Amino acid sequence: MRDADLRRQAVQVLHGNWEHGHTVPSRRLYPHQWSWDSAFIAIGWARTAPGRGRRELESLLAAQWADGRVPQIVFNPAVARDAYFPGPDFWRSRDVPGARGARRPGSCSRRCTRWPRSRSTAPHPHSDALPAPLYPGLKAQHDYLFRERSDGHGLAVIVHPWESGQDNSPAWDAELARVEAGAEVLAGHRRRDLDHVDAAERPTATDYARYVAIVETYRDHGYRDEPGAHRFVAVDPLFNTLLAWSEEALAEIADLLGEPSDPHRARATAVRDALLAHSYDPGAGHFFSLDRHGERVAQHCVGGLAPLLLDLPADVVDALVAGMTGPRFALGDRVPLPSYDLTGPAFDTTRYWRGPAWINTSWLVLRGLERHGRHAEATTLRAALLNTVREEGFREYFDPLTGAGRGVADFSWSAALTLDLLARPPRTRPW
Ligand code: 9WN
Repeated sequence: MRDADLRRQAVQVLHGNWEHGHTVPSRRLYPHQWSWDSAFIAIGWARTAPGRGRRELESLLAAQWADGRVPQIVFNPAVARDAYFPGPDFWRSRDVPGARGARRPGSCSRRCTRWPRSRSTAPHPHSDALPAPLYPGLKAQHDYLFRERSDGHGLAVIVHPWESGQDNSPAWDAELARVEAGAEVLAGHRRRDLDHVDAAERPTATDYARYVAIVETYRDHGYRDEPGAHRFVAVDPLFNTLLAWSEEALAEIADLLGEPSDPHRARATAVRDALLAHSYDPGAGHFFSLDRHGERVAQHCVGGLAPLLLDLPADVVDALVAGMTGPRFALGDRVPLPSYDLTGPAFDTTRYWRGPAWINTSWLVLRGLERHGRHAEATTLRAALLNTVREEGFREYFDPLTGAGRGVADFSWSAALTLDLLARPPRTRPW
């Protein structure tokens, strides 16, 4: 298929999923607005209809809570209340005073977006794409994370696997196993995801009950980050990498707006340093998640390669690239990177974040390879991403061994990031 045809199909998917001011990740499985999806989707819109990218982010931030957190899901009131579980009647965030300003109810905070850095779309003071009105909201989201979610060592904690976006990653298994939740937690509820996708590809019933139990406790604490509110606590290297990378982006935006940018640069550096000090294991050459006691969880997940997005010492870059090209991640030009170690004890070709290859995580690693001038590996990974969507379509995720499409079709961020790849020729020099 020619690039022009692939591009046309990707644009078609985004238009098909556009819903009055935001883009649903999937018409069938995810009929509302999801936060990190919207960030990736905006990057795709920036390549074809930048005004929509801006509206996407405005829609997300219109739902921001008074304390700065940005909902993980912004529910669309026009969609049947039980179309997705857990839906608005379960989260009940409308009962939270701080969420009163929110246009629609939602839940936990997550990453802020990063506007594409390439010259052609970089924000300009007079350009339509300038996210000036977004700056205070994005800054407030980060302020919330540094204020309420600090692990005490300069990193931000997540309090639900959903906040990581890599819901059932083996990185969370031990922490999740502490959550006692029987089948009764799901009684009276219906998992709508299983209407659309094979159960073998989705989180198990045991994990789902735990996800729901964690929310129930947080909800009962009014979503306040206070003692007893969190049944799950972890430090995710991907989450913190995106926090630091986004602080770099906020510094650039602040410069354009004439706002102080040094505090953003200082925060980016501090998070990067804390990742190196606590999450990086020099023996393994990989960034691991941390448990609630600050101990590294030695499971090799693709998010542990994401710190390549940051300024890193050369030996760390070399070690990450060696890990990526070795047997655990087996970088090649046919299939993007697996979400989890191909040789790991919990590896599963089919189940969600326990092996399957996702477009967004490989796209992030690709940006990291480009940053460090690792052109050969970047070219290989770019080819893998484009070959996969060309052959299988814009699926949600892919079998990490064969590349076969899994999950829903016409998935928004797969299409959006393809648009970005097609618009950005392979880089020949570092940033
Ligand atoms: C729960 C929307 C989201 C993504 C996540 C992905 C999946 C939801 C689910 O879909 O999570 O938030 O129901 O499984 O894991 O990364 O943001 O696309």
